[in-house]
Amino acid sequence: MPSLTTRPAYLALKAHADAIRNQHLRDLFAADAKRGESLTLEAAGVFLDYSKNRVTAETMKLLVNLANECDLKGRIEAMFTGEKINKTENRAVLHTALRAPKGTTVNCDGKNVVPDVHETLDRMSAFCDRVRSGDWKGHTGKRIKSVVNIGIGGSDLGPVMAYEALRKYSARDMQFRFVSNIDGTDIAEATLDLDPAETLFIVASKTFTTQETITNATTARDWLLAALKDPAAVAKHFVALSTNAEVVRKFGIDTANMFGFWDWVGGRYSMDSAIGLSTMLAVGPQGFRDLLAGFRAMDEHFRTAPFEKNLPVLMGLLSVWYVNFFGAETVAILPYDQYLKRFPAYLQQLTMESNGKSVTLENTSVDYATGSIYWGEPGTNGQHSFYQLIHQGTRLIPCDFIGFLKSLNPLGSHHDILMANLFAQSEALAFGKTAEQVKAEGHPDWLVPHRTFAGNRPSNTVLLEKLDAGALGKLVALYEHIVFTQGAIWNIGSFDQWGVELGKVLASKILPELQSASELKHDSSTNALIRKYRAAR
Ligand code: G6Q
Repeated sequence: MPSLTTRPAYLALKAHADAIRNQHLRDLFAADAKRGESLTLEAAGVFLDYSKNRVTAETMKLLVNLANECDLKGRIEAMFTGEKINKTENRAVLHTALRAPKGTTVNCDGKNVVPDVHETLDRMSAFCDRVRSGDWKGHTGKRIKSVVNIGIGGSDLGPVMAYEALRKYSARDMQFRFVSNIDGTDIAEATLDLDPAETLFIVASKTFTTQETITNATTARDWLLAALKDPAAVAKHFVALSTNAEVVRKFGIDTANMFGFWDWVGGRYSMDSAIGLSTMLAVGPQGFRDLLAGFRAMDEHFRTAPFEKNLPVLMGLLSVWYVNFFGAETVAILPYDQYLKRFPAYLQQLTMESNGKSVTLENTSVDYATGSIYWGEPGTNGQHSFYQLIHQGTRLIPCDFIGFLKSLNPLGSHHDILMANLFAQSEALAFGKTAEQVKAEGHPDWLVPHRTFAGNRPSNTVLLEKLDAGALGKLVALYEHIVFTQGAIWNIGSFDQWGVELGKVLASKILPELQSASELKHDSSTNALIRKYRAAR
């Protein structure tokens, strides 16, 4: 396969980028009165305005050419049909099968996986109904009022994000907490005011060997048994979400209370698998099915829409445009919805663990930039902190603004003010404020440069009707497929994460060294740090 940077479409984009680099969004809008309407797209109930990007119709054509040259279409089909596109782990990548409708066929290794998906969903639904109705009793006969999800990475970020996002629809007579960090503070604070007799722990771990999760789960089990004083209580207060039945059994959890998934579900793509049990407990089985329907709508759009009208493809290509032709290093995710407060954190893992790679699928080093740094905070909070740098700093930071037309909490003018701020920010970024405009306001000359906004700072605006389970599914699937599109262009493996291994191995070597006086054979810095810790221990 030719290197990305030698592809004709890439070279054409490079020349084109140089030609339009100095064009200002002000001029692009002035030249085309309909730009704000034509460079938009609506699909699966998601509206995208991409007109405030530094692109022309020619740019979009060339980007689509690049996608075609990289065989994005073939790669999408390969994913949806269960080819082992996660090469380094020799696995299929089939999170889309998690939302395939009953009765359809998705083969993996010659076996239709859809019946298993629905069997698990049905078991999860039956369990959630029992817990939510109070039919499921704790060891002492009390109903479950508190749910603590213990997991980390992909077994935490999706569940906590989804719970926060759908809190409006959640069972308000129950409380939900999420423990991930190995720092004992996390589990200590999460359980401090809970009644063990009313608490259900969900141990969410695909492998069931993750140090943080197993340590936290063991501490949780000790906490429970210290109060209930009967090992039989574990069966009523612990469930497992895992692919590893044997280790679940060894931990002491009845495998009848285990909800499984499969090696073709990557951790960061697993919030709609059994890993979503906490979400289903919060919003109920129907809410979870609505979430899956949202995912599915975006999947179908991604798989079938022509690239020119394909939301994830266009957004993926636009991010490639800024990374590879404008040197952009980050993307700001700016949801104007308090319920999406954990969405940027969720996307950090999805995007950065997937595309933070520097080796191609042909096992060679890339000679171009790949995955961006994703970050963000909900609006309007960010406006009073880091937006300054986006407006007037020296870096180009493409922004994704996300908003909802209807508020779930329509109080007074709150929603109008919120949305006015969203629209104002993208307008200010794109159009800025010229020195002439500042001067005309009567400011002294020396102050003019400080009050000038260069503008020409790109953004997407994504709007949905209102935040509900379906909308959340669409949004998450949108970004899953943006990540896929980027990975296909960059020709990297988006579905492994070898970069997390080395630190784990070194930590397991250092742990016994902290607990003993053994001779240290690290570098002088690590040795000194370990000695300092030992001295204080
Ligand atoms: C995600 C990663 C990683 C994983 C965690 C937890 O894609 O693989 O974040 O989800 O390391 O792993 P377990 O679910 O196996 O505990």
